[in-house]
Amino acid sequence: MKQTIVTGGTGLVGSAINTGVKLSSKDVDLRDWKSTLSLFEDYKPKNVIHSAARVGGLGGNMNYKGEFYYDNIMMNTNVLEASRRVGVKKVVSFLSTCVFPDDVEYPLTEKKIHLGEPHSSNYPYAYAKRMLDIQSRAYKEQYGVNYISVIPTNIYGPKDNFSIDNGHVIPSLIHKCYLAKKLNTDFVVWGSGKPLREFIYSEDVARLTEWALENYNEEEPIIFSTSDEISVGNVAEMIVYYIGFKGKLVFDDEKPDGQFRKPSDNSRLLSYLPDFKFTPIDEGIEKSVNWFVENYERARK
Ligand code: NAP
Ligand code: GFB
Repeated sequence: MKQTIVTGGTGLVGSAINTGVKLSSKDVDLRDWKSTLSLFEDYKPKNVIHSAARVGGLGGNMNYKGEFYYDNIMMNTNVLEASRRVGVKKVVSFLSTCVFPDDVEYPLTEKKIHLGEPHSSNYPYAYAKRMLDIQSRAYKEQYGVNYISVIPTNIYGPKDNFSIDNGHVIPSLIHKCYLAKKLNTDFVVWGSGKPLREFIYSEDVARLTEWALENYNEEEPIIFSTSDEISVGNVAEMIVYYIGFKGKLVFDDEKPDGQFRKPSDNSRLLSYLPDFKFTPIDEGIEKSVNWFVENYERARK
């Protein structure tokens, strides 16, 4: 019996987690029920950190709505059902602040998850993620298992997906700014640069996930957030500084802004961990830029 397995162990979050056996799609396709169950029967883990998912930024979500729904709903359903069948005591699953309703009173709190339609750019992913909360609660009620979920804001850090079309804003802009410096071209940022986001560093999410595995047992999920908003334009300027780009930064208003903001309330987290030290955004961006520059050849892009 393995103590803990980590699905998505090669991803941005999974690779930063310091516990358990790390699994990736090379070990098992979690969309496939039979191979998922047989893997769980082999490992018979006590705990599961379920970070595997079909993940992407604004572009990825808008371009692959069907796949983002199918891949995530299948993986999540299979992992929780296989977990219960082999006697897993605790599962920690990941939602995201993009699952919240688009039109709801801010700030976002854990109780508001199901109070309306998510944003049009990512509703398939958002609904598939909401069902993780539903399945975890239903299994807790019928089978008495302790399956919880956590809700991070936008995450960034080393080993991210630096795809220019499908990645999240920070890794995509780091990649684009790196190329603009190398090729002496303009650095193009999508949209107006005005939207606001809350970013949390991957290693902070990993530490909070390890804490939740041992300490968080409430039925309701818990938001992982710094509750500090910053504009996309300011993030782009920070990336210009750490890449050392001297050319022109331009905004492409042909490209979407997506959801304008999704400010979250982290008071539940701080009620448990009042002294948690979040990595400051400038320090996190510097580390992410340095990792990308040093690992350009092998980075996901
Ligand atoms: P990521 O970097 O894209 O990593 C995804 C992981 O899932 C990889 O290890 C991948 O394995 C694995 N995977 C994908 N499809 C699979 C399949 N069919 N079968 C088995 N494994 C599969 O993701 P992340 O950014 O670390 O996200 C971790 C969790 O946090 C996800 O649940 C995500 O929804 C959530 N989240 C992410 C963000 C964010 O901004 N990144 C924000 C909020 C919540 P391979 O390496 O083999 O492909
Ligand atoms: O990170 P991002 O793709 O996802 O985009 P969301 C954030 C903001 O950055 C949007 C702007 O306002 C974009 O217009 N942006 C500017 C860019 N330049 C770029 C660029 O080159 N690439 C990208 N990607 N954005 C996602 C959800 O929403 O949040 C996912 O779609 C997931 O499902 C993720 O939950 C955490 O924050 O808009």
